[in-house]
Amino acid sequence: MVLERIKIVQGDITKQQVDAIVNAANSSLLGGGGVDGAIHRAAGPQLLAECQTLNCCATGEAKITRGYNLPAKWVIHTVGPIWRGGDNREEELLARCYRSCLTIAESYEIKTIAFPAISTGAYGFPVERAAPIALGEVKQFLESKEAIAQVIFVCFGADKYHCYDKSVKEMTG
Ligand code: AR6
Repeated sequence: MVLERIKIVQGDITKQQVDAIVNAANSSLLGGGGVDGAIHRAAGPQLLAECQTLNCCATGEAKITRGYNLPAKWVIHTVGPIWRGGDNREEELLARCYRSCLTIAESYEIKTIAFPAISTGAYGFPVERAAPIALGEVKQFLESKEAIAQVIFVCFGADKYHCYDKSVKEMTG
């Protein structure tokens, strides 16, 4: 059952013991606030040094680095869309972020991966709309690929956790 490979937790993504964590970055890949700042602080300065070699990242795309001082071996950096009311391909671009990260994960033989709620902080994407997109894309990917054993959605705060939890329950009927 695909949903058995999906877990939702409340917590800090930098503490997750997984092969890869996903960073909700900006297109410069040179750090920022929110989860991006937390990941750079926990990984240490070598992460920024590697990011400086990557030459930016377009919205919806993803790039991978090592995790340095993080428990995770890898960081997959993706750039979510900035919410501009919903008529500017925001949903399509958010879905593409999840697919891009999972495609990279598969090619690096990553078995366990943790996602934050991409775009739902500084970028303003409503979490009630983002959660079903995140879950739907991951579920669809896992249905066609066996290689990834576990995907963890790490929700920062109870409100986001409840929103994801509600979305999963709606998916399972
Ligand atoms: N662990 C898990 N989730 C977290 C953590 C954490 N340690 N810290 C925050 N979140 P945001 P965005 C959640 O703003 O909306 C940055 O400056 C947070 O509660 O980090 O994609 C980048 O450099 C929210 O649910 O990312 C960009 O400029 C989610 O992570 C911009 O913000 C995403 O919030 C990207 O904005």
